[in-house]
Amino acid sequence: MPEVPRIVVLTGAGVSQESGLATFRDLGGIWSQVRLEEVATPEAFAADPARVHAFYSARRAQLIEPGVQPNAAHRALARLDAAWPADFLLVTQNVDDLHERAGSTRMVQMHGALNRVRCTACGAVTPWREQLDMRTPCPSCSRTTLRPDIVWFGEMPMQMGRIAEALAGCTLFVSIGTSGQVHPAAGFVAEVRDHAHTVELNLEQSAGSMLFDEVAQGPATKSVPAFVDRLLATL
Ligand code: BV8
Repeated sequence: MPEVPRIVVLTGAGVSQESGLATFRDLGGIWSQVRLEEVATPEAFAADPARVHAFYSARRAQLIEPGVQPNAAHRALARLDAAWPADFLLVTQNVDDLHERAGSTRMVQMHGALNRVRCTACGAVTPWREQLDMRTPCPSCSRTTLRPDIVWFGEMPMQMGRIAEALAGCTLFVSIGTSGQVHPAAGFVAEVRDHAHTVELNLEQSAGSMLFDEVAQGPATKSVPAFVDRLLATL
């Protein structure tokens, strides 16, 4: 009986694209509308907090739009999470809540989450769905020192210890809907390819495609359910 694979799945903005959330580097993507240096770094927040709050409040507001729902790819990954009898970890670069709403539980949001805010004074992290600006008081300490609980460029991604452990132990690594341009996530495939079978499910070639054992191109709502069904059929 061959050993049941220990799985790590990495997702990026492409997995939420068919739910109506913009990606970053595709045509018309977020970074073609606004420069990341102006809204996604600690320096940007220090220089113009109102601008940064407005950028994230607009994206947070999208999450409660009726048309923004988990898609077939999110649901298939939640099904895999629930059914897989061995180690499984979903590591997402996304800050939306669609994996969570689809039911994924063994999950790390390495770049933080739009639906949480963090107080830079007392450290409290609070679930948050509304707008946020410089006058919003922290629910815990009442000081106006809240920021999005998001990992900006130049900041350390979250739960890197747990991610490193899962990467070291995995025998199957699947990368879905990411252009492979942001580190350290973009470096995961190089870290695992000596001890894991690596698969990329993406709409088109990514910066790291040549590092994968298997590459399947197409929309995530088609490729991910098919891949999950194939995996579950091996149990
Ligand atoms: C850190 C939160 C150090 C914000 C984000 C040079 C070399 C190596 C590293 C660096 C370097 N220069 C600078 C760095 C570091 C930097 C970095 O990598 N910069 C890049 C730009 C070169 N990284 C960092 O700063 C990281 N931190 O290094 O800290 C440190 C060490 C010690 C102590 C302290 C600090 C932090 C990076 C995190 C930044 N925050 N997000 C926000 O969301 O607003 S990153 C941002 O990019 C998003 O989170 C996004 O998720 C992420 C990656 O983008 P993708 O998800 O891949 O999205 P993209 O649009 O690019 O691609 C979408 C893909 O989907 C495409 O391939 C497309 O074809 C595909 N697709 C589209 N539709 C579909 C589809 N696929 C399937 N189906 C579809 N329907």
